Amino acid sequence: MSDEALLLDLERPVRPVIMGVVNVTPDSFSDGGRWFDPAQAIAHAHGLVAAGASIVDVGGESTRPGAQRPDEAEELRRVVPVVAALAADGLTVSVDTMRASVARAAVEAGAAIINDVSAGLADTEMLPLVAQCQLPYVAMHWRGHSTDMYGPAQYRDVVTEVLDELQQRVVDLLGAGVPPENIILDPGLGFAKTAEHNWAIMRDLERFVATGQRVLLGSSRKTFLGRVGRTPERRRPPAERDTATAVTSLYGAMAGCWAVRVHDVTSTMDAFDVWEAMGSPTEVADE
Ligand code: PMM
Repeated sequence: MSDEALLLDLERPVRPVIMGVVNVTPDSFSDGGRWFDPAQAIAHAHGLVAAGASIVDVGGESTRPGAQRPDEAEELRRVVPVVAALAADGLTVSVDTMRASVARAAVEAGAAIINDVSAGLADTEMLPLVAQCQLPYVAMHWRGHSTDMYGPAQYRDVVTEVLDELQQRVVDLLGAGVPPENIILDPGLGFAKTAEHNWAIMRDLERFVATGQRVLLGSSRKTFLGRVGRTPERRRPPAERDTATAVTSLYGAMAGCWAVRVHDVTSTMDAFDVWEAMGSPTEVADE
């Protein structure tokens, strides 16, 4: 292959996978209980896939700052029927949970991915379960439950510390018997991080990609996107943060992230379509 052909190949965009969010909760910050009813959640998930999501992420616990946890029985009641119905319909489902018991029940109901915002730190049973299931596992950077979201947001060098703490999760996962290819890392925007911390991570996403692990980026509708460019009186409410989310998700794509987790799939698909068209001039010229 000539140098020129190699360069063109490297420039060709690799679209990240889009993970669509299905919150089966009464109290999520981003969509405020709209999909709490199982039938609504199931219909919403199908809509996300029709819009271009390849994975739907079903969660029954809100992690908004200050949120109280549902008990285990309530989380199971919220999540398992929705996972079972979507898996039966042939969708690729991930389960967003910190509880090994919920992850196990969701996998038995057909979930293909475990998304754990605590990367195993909230439940000692999680890592053995992940090793046993042999499924992809999203390990997000986390420093404690959302009841105290910003107390642990103390860093000297946020990017280096988040990377180091994620590398320790990788060591523990490998030690538990999880194969490296099943580990997906997530910097955990907003979790024990201020807006400034989030922007520092966004600027340095390539360092996360350079770990060699697949990286998932979850910027969707987060508070820092409501603040940017706005005075405190004019902050964007969560439902008006999808354009900003499409921009940060595109930035994640350009940095080499494997997946982005979003509430509104259409706006992020539009951003990826534009990027892909710019990387494939012949396809644009053909139209
Ligand atoms: N953010 C939320 C929930 N789950 N999972 C991953 N892997 N990464 C995230 O950034 C993330 C997550 C925040 O709540 P939401 O469901 O309302 O977006």
